[in-house]
Amino acid sequence: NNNEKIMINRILLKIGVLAAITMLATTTLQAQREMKTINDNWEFRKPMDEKWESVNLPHTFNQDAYKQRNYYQGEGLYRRTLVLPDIVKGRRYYLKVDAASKAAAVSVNGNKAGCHAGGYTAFTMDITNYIQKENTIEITVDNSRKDITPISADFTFWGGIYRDVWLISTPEQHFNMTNMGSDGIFINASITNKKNGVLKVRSEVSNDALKATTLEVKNAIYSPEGELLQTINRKLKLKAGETRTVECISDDIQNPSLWTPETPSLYLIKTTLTDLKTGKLLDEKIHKTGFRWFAFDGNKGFSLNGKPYKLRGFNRHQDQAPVGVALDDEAHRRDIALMKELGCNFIRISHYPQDDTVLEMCDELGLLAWEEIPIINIVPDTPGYDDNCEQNLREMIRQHYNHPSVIAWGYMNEILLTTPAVDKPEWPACKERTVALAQRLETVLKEEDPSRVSVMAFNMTNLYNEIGLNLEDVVGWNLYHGWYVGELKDFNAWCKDQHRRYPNQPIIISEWGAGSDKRLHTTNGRAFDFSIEYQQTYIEHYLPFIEETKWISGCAYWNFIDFNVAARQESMPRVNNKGVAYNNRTLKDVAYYFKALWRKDVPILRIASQDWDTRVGETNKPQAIKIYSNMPEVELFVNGQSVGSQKIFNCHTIFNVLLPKGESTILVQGVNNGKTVQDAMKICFQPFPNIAAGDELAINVGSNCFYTSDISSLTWLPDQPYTSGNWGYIDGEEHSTTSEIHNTVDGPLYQTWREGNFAYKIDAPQGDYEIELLMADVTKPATQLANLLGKSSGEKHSGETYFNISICGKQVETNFSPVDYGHYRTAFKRRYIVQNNDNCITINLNTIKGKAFLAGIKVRRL
Ligand code: GCB
Ligand code: CA
Repeated sequence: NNNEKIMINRILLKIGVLAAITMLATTTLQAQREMKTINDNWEFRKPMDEKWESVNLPHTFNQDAYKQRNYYQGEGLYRRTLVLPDIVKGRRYYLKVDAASKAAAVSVNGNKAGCHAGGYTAFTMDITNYIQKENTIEITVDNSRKDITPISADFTFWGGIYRDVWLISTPEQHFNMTNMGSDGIFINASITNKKNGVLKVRSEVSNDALKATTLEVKNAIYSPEGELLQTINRKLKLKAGETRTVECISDDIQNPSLWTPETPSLYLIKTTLTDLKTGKLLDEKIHKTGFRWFAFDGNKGFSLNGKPYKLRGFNRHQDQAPVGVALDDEAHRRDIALMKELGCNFIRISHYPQDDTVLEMCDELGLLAWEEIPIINIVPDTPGYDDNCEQNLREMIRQHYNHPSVIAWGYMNEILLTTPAVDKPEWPACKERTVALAQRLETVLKEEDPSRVSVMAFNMTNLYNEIGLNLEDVVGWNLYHGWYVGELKDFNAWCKDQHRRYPNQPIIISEWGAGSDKRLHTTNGRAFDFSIEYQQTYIEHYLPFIEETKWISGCAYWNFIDFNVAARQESMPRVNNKGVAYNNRTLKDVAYYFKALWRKDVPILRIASQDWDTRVGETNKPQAIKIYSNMPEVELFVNGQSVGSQKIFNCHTIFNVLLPKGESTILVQGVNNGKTVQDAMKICFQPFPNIAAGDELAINVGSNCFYTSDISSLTWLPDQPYTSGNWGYIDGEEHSTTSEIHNTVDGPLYQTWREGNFAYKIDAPQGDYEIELLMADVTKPATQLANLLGKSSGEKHSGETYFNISICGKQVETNFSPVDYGHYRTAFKRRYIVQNNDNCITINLNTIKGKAFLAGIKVRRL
């Protein structure tokens, strides 16, 4: 991880240098616009709270999303005093809020200054007419509004003012401040005849004075090296109160350096506004742009600047514990730098517009971007909703229009996920309004920006094509075969079938992913076991197919990070754990698989068992140690001894090695261009517990996984059938649930179990024992998110369950139910002291009503 940090720091340093050059190159005159953040000294309360609490922005009031499913959705009140000792008459004053979720109402000294509906885009309000020397600014936000998109999704709708708030002042003449949160300047960089660059700059100029003024707009164009190339000037006369668009077109820029992820060459444009009479500089804005062209093709995939190019990236949610979405800019930048480090050239900014600095970083580092507005799962029949969607779309496009990294705008994600079934009477109306909204947004998108493509993300049904929702330029498929449905190979089949049926439709794999939990490990992974290893298997299956299939434009893995979803349950309640990085941005081992596949410029070598550093197993049985690498061959050493070399296929190999008891040093080595590359780690190996010697035996009943508790570090072993001389089950059936288990931090142990009439036999010497039984009654499963698709079915309410338990022939529970007190889905464990008189501990479960069940067993000799 140190290496990553150094790399990222280097990248950030480079940007710093670039910014410094930029500043030098730009200005000798003091710009007349003044801009500063006012993030400090706010107060916050909820309507029902009496006291105000002191807060800084960015801020969210939904820390509760880390603790409970039903987080607070409602109003949040913010206020602040703003002292303006030297208000200059004739200047204009604005508040710019980079994001307030979902709706905001702003007042200044009790006067309504304006409202905004949308939690992910910026807005600017002219407050000139309300200000005085000492001001009270009040902003009321509301994250519960049902007429504002999104209304249903697999992420938390964090409430608050969670991005920067700015105070901006300008002279009476300035670039338009009230065009949907944009800065009133729109730049197109195009290439003519695949050779010369042309810049078009549209500036909206406003005259807020009471008389007409003659002005000049100047655009100074600088090369990536900081050399002034051209200046394009236009004069204009504005009437009092007028705002007008001025278009400047550059002369040809001969053979410009093209912007690519590998060479993100940025041209700088300084746009200034001067008073023609006095020569006074009034306003100034700086933008960076890049020359590139691209195309999506149904048969050839994506191409950049005329060359085939595979889009390689992740989806990115923005939250990070414990601050939720209230991240400082540098945290956003860190994410983009980390993605670049992993070899990404693409990002899907999911599922909503993100901080401007994200796009800035994509421009600087070279990540092509798809950004989208959050219309998810279903289009509701709510008055005002469609208009709000359109406004969201226009705002996103105008605010991020100038970023050369952006290639695609998206406006719907899995919009048929929770719609009524096609045979239901509600379907036709739902279908109609969904298609109508899509058509409307497609038109708006093209009207706003014909230079980018439109995209939509579909879930696993062909219904989208059948009802005409494939009206956008590029189809994104969110495919989870081998996770939510079917098997891994069904993914390949789905893609091929789509391509066969719609050969001219450009497609991109906009989502694919599997969850993983560092506490769970297995040698035979399967969907929904949440093991680290199954997530690796899943990714190792999908990614080569995407890479090798030329008509697939590329992909965005779901997700870059483990992110918060208050309503999600599974192995880590309130976390969607499909990330390649943990929520704190530590990379999971599998991130190095992406890196090995995507980066050919540096040697990658990683022991992919860092997340599984304590092993329990049979002495003399080899342990699997996985290596991720982009080198052809690697050699492994255990405690300084070579165990041989292996060839790398699909960027990985597995060494099966014997480990002595205790800690071992594992070192892997490869040679790249004559240079030796190494990675090392320590693995602690414990032989299976020896009950006779007093070791604790812990069995993860009903599971294929080792489970290591974060608290005790005890490892619970995967279940097995009984064989003589060992331990295991006789009869019963294995089951699992994704329902959250209450009153425990070891949820996964309780989420797998055996049920029916069954027994466990544990061969062990005679003597006194402590036996602990774990269980949770999940016969009443919790309501699940729509995103879990079919995964919550099969868990029906089976009514009450009563059973007897006997251990070593003695009945320890009679006509018993762990939910006697109505505690469904609650961890239950009870310890019994028993006497084993026949060299075998037998645990019998006999059903009286329903089905007896058991989720875990712990055995300790006294
Ligand atoms: C999806 C959704 C995304 C979810 C993801 C999942 O298809 O687009 O918002 O988080 O699946 O993990 O279920
Ligand atoms: Ca279990």
